[in-house]
Amino acid sequence: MFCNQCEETAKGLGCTVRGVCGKEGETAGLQDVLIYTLKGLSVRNLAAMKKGGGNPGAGRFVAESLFATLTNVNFDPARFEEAIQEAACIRDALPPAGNAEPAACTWAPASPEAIAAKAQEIVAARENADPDLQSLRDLLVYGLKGIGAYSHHAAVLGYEDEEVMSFMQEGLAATLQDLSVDEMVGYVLKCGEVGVKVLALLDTANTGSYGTPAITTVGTAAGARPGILVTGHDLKDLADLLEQTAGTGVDVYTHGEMLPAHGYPGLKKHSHLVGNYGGSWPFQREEFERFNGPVLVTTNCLVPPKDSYRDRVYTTGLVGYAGLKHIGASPDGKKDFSALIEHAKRCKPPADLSRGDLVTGCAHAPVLAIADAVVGAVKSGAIKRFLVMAGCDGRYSGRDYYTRFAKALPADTIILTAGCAKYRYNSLGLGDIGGIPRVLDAGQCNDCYSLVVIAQALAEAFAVGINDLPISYNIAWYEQKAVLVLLALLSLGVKDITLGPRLPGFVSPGILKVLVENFGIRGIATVEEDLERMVPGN
Ligand code: FS2
Ligand code: SF4
Repeated sequence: MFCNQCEETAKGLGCTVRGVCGKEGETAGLQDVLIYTLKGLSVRNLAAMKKGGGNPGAGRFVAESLFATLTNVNFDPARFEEAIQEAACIRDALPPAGNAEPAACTWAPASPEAIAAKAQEIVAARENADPDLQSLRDLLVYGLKGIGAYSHHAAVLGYEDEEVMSFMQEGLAATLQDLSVDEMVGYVLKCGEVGVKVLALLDTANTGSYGTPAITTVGTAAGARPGILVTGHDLKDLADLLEQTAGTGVDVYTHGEMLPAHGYPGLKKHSHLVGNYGGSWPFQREEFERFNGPVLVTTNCLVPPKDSYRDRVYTTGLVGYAGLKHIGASPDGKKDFSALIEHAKRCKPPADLSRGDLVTGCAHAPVLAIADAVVGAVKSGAIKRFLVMAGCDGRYSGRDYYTRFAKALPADTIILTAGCAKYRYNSLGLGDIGGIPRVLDAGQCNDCYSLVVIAQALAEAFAVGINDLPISYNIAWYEQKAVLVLLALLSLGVKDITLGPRLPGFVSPGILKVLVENFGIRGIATVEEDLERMVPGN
């Protein structure tokens, strides 16, 4: 196997035996073959679309498949074997794309041996490739995985965008062509542009479905009734579960990236959505154990479970792990959570892990509603600087850098955040500036879109460019949705982003040079050095 898609990749270079995440070599190979088959499917579908035909549902399948291969989503080899067969089936139903089709258009997953041989061939091919081109292909495919994830979330709420669906296929097809570095850079930047579009689409889907978020204080204490813990990012799963648990005597808690759900009127209206439990995904093995009740894993963020709580973990959607119970959807998209609810009733209430109150729901609408106060505070000098500290949390012990950085920030600074990185500092009690919380949590990783809208509004209010605002970017990454968010920021012209805790293993020295020279990207140093650079004279 070879996988280098996340921040925790072995030795910062690539996992070659078993993933640090727990992904086995067999699953990694199947994921590679699935992506390969999707590339062939994309070539054929794009050619057919040009002629006015094609399979309009293929984009949705591509999105789901890309999402399934994202870090910590699906560890189950059987699910990938099925997906490969389905991809080949969709591809083979499309007319050939011409006389010189790439092999990915015609290769057949005829047997497990053929699939295993293809997986080995894919790893060997990347070893022989030009490092800069391979790096750009990786960057593009990982960005596309982010698009796949976000477009899937929007699609389950009934929101789709044709350009987004077709770009996923264009990007995949591009990786089969013999393109120059400049041409590949063009695709990577386009990926960022489409990333902005899909983030906006998901923002519309979430607010259209559950209302405009409000700045909300969320408790973290455990209640006295049995509970269900919901983790991942899928608000629809949470909404459906809340409907089905109403009046059952079972409470619902959010974990990790589900915290922002408490800000949406359509979700917070349920009084049995009682609070947030635990921290971010890397700590789930201890937290799920202590929760005592069942856990619903709705999207990525699954860590291979311990035996002590394995029977209480339910996966749904694209999440998979051999041996765990899976709740699928009926053909009309409905999910029946009754087994999970009955399971909860047999369980003890959660052990208390309270960390005080948390504030969330600081999306673009509620923050822009107090824009006058924010602009006034900047003008009066009460707010000297904003620090965008969005992104991911992870297992790597060096991530305590973000806690130390947040603690060391002067009291006249505001942290703008989204994603699970915030768990490193959202319970530090950093207070407020004239009623404006010092940690403005816009929401999930996808809600980085809100941060962009807020920054653009500030730029307009002060009549300056986005890079001339008193904003510094100290972003933490882990998986491929964060790669897409980074590309989205670059496509909007944001410069001088500090990225940590380690730079991506898939970025070659040549491509890193491009990123440094054109965008001013750099890695973290010490808290003291970075603070001096980002908050000069603090
Ligand atoms: Fe946490 Fe990072 Fe949200 Fe993941 S913010 S690890 O990309 O999707 O989560
Ligand atoms: Fe390694 Fe990350 Fe890939 Fe898992 S997802 S195999 S940890 S690079």
